[in-house]
Formats: sequence, C-alpha cells, structure tokens
Amino acid sequence: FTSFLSILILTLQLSYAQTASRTDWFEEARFGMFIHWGLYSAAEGIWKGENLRYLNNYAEWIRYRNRISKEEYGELAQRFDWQQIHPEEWVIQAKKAGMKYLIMTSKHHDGVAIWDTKVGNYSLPKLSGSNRDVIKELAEACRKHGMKLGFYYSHWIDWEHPYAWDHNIELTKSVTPQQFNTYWQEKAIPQLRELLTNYGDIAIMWFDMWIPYEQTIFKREQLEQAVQLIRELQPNCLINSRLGLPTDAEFVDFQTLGDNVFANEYIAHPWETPGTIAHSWGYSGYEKEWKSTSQIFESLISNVSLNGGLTLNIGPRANGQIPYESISRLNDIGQWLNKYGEAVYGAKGTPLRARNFDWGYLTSHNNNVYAHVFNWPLDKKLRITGVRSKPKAIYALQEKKLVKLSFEQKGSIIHVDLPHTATDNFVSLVKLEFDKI
Ligand code: FHN
Repeated sequence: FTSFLSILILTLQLSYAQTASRTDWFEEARFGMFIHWGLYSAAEGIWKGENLRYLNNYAEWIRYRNRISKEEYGELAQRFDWQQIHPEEWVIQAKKAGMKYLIMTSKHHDGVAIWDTKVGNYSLPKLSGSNRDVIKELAEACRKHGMKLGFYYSHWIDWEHPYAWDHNIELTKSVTPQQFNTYWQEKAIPQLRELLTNYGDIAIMWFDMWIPYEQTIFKREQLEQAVQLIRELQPNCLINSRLGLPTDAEFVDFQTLGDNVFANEYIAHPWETPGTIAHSWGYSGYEKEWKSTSQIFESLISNVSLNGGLTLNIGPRANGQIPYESISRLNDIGQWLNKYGEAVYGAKGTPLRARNFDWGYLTSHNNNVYAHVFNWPLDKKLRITGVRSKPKAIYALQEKKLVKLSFEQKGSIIHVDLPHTATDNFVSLVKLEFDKI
C-alpha cells in the first residue's frame, strides 16, 4: 500500500508540475488579443436594410436573431474584399498593444469554418471562392512575430449542423444525445484535429460554453475526448474553463470569467477575462459605445492585481480593417506597457492584499510592489495601507527614470510624498522596493 501511495503522490506532483509549467507563459503574458472575425463581419449589424445594432441582433449572432436561412447567410461571403485582407496586420497591431497571445475565432456559433476545412463545405474559403486560408496566414504571421496563437472554437452551438445543440434556427430545438454525438464525432472532433495538426504550435484552445456540461447535452467523456486530442497533438496547449469541465478539473488550465466580468477577489489559479473595446465582439458597424482607454486599462490592471489577465477583443471588418477606435486604444496601452511593462508582465496581486484604494491598484513583481495611480491625489500624498514590511525605497517611474520619493510609515500605513504633477498623463506608477514581500 505504501508503495502505491508514494506512486500516487508522485503522479499527482508530476501532473501538477506539468500543469504549473504549462501555464507559466500565460501568467507572464497577462494581456492578449481576441479576434472575432467571420461571415457575420460582412453584415455590419444590418440585415435587409434594418439597422439591428442596438437590438442585440448584432454581429456574430445576426443569423440566429433574425432567423436567416443558411443559404442567404452564406451569400455574405461575397462581400469580403480579399485584396485588403492581411492577417499579419492584426498580429502587428497586437504586438504594438503589448499583447503576448492572440486568440482567433476559428468557428463561431454560425458553424462557418474560417480555415480551409475538409470537414464539409461550410467554410469561408469555399463560400467566398477565395480559397484563402486566413488561419494559415495568421499562424505564419504569429510565428514570424513571436506571437502565441490560440483558437476560439464554438464546440456546443453550431447553427450549420442539424444535430448540434439548441439555438438551431432551422430545426427542432431538441436534439437527442445520439444525434449530438453524431455532430461531435463527424464535425467537432475532426475539425479540432485539423486545427491542432495543420497550423504549428497552438498555445490555447478557447471554448465557449457558459454553463457546466452537466446542464447541457454533453457527456463528460465527449469533453474528455477533446482534452485527450489536445494533449496528444499539442501537449503545451492551454484549455480554458468554458470547455465545460469543472474549473478544478485537472484538464482545465485556466478559468475564463464572464464576458467583461472583472474579478473582485484574488483567484489563486490562472484566469482571464474576455473583454470588448466596443459593445459587440464581431464588427457590427459604427458603434457609439467605445470604452475609454483608461476604462480598458483599469480592467487589465485590476485583473493583474488579483492574479488574472485580460483577453481584449477586436472585430475587424470584412476587408480586414481594424476600427480606428480600437487601434487608438490599443496603441495608447501599448505605449504605456512599453515603458512600464514590469508592473504587468509576470506581475501578480500583492500579499498586502490592499484593494479598492481611491487612487488605483497594487500589483507586485518579484520583491517590488507597484501602485498604479489613476487619480493623482490632490494633496500629493499617496496613502497605502496594509503594508506589513518596510520598503527599502520608493520611486515614481517617469518614462524609464526612477524618481526617488520620501515617505513615512506608521505601522502598516505608508504616506508617500508625490511629485507635484502626475508622472504620466495616463496611469502613473509608484514603485516600492522591498527586501522581501
Ligand atoms: O455567444 C458568444 C459571443 O458571441 C462571444 O463569442 C462571447 C465571447 O466571450 N462568448 C459568447 C457569449 O458569452
């Protein structure tokens, strides 16, 4: 029995060590790009002249919300301007934003494969007659620019296949487990195999189901079949929690929170929030609800302060163009990260557990704590509570310079004397150096 126990402990340690090493790069990255781009991008939120942009009938859900036939929906493929479509531009923009990974919708709920799939004919290359494999081009560009590549795959909802789950706009709502398994074995698993075989190293498989698998038609062994395929073909590929398996399952590498949901407490295992810059994910025409750069940046910093990250979405148009409002925000954030990335990349929350300051958030990296000051205190005194040890020194970061600051500490409260004006017109950083935190 003793030898069995020691083998079991060793096995668990090895699997934990492997999982731990598998996610190291993800916890270093903290910031990645999500891209929603597909047939829906050509609708631009309008169907047959009706502007649907504010009715939640937008973008990637436009076919379902408007009960559009498969044939009519497929005609959108003729609107793509292939001369203008250069996926490398998306990768370059992600790099400029300081992003370290890129997750591309390979097949969304509409069931249209973006790559040149051999599983059926319902793919953008075939529907458009372009024979362009954007996934192949994207994979090549990611390798060229050192960007990790992941795929979003809608494994549960597929409006093209007669036996995929629910939301079937042309068929009965009820699909039997046997029928669903036909979809799973004939379309989903073979397509996953193509994505995991034909495009080089895949860093993330990002699935999209918002409820535990037990509440759906899935059987656990079907999901474990997908995990086994991923582990076999791409051993270092991370799997997110929206596959549907329990977050604490050994198969789940990181937790995906709700859309645009930002944590309010520290989460020990790796996690991220998928977030939008605009209202919708796919391009749905001109939008009035663009988040500000500081709103987006606060989401990133708030998540990093609680040990998480942000996967920020863009929705390019059917000519590949990224909306200007997205580019401007991504470039602002990228410029800041280029100067002060040490406070984000590989950073975590702090043992100070200090939260909800009126001026901003704390992150920590090695033995440094970074105060991200969104609201420069009018009295030029930065008050940090919950500090259990004494900092060796405190600096304001200005571009790449360190400006030493005076401070006083009473018990666990530190008052830092700040420079007269903020050190950065965006988010200012104060760095506290400790011997150990
Ligand atoms: O229904 C999808 C939606 O279109 C989008 O892809 C988001 C991204 O997280 N996921 C689902 C809604 O949560």
